Amino acid sequence: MKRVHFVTAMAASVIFAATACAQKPDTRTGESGRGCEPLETRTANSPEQKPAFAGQTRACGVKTAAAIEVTVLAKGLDRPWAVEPLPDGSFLVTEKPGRMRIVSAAGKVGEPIEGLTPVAQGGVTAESGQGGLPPITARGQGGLLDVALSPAFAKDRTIFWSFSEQREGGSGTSVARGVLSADGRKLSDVRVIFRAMPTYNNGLHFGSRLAFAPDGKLFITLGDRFDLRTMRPLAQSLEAHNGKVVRINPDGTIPTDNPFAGKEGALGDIWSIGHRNLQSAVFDDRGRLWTVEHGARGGDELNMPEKGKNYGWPVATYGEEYSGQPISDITAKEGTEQPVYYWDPVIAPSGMEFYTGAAFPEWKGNLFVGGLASQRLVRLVMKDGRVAGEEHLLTDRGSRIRDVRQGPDGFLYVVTDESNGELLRIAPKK
Ligand SMILES: [Ca+2]
Repeated sequence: MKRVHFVTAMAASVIFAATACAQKPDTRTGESGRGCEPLETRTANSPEQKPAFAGQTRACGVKTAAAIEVTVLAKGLDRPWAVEPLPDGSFLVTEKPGRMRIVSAAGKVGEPIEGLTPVAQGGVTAESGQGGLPPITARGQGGLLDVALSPAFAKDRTIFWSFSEQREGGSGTSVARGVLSADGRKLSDVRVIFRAMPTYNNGLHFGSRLAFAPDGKLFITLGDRFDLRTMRPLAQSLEAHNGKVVRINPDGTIPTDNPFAGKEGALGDIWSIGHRNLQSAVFDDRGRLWTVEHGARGGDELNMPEKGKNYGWPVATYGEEYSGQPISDITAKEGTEQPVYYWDPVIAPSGMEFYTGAAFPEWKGNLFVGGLASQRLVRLVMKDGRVAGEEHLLTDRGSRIRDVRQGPDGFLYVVTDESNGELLRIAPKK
């Protein structure tokens, strides 16, 4: 079957090559035609697939000139999923099983913040409904996921978080908001402002990240819920939230200038479609949204999702099934967007940051992406909206990097996805 797929794909890529850019890197040798050594030199999972333009994969390897010092600021976190620096130098950290804590600037791990309701693995319980708080289920890849500060946090103390919500008949990604007490111990006025539909009974591909646009709109990235026959095709449907980027107002209402707002047979909160499992999202200094999604084997993607556009999954995509079977046999299709960049082999991406700090002047304008299975922090040098260089940091630690954020001090803060998870600080060596 693998052989049949290879021949078919070869034929497709020959046809495609005739119409595509003449200068294309070779994914096996890493030859880029741009006079540099690519960072990635391993054999691709799908070597027969060719990039649509030079530099779409296997960018030049680059190296940070400044010496870097990595400090373990805190440990003992239980599968931390997100870290969000607070204005006073402390950190909000989510733990996947359903807890949120504040870690002080000095690294002291606080007690769980009151006002969240985790559900033990299993069904809805009487307890989970108590107080009307949205119950969090930590089955599989689900749990308490991202957290984001209101753009006016200093005044309104409001935070937003995404989670796998236990519902009748299964679970789904939801987003809630609440007000953090002045002492940081309690959440009040908690309410759910978004529910991804349909509800489905598995523990896979929930996404998700939250990112506020400069104009205050809240973007939510969502996974396709994995199952090949029932869920995956919905990434192309305007009537489901699977595999979508969503844009809402912070009160949960739908902006009237959304691409499908008010359209028959479409969910008005959808921003872009055709994604697989989006786990990174960040805005750059020009107000552009960047996302990274988990692809199948050999298909992790960096995209800049634009209003109403289709990013291909699963009809046109790089990579192959984990089994080695083909996904769609094509990597490009009219009406779908090419990724800005893709990884084959994959990095298994998670959180993401756009660097603007002064601590590392050479990092300005770079994207940083956490790597889970790849156990590294990926640095992308961007130029003219494309990837011009790639570096892998933290490769010696053997830690799954779940999230990365820049602190007010310009240092990077990272959490590791472990049962004894760490909060790391990356600063220039003194
Ligand atoms: Ca895609």
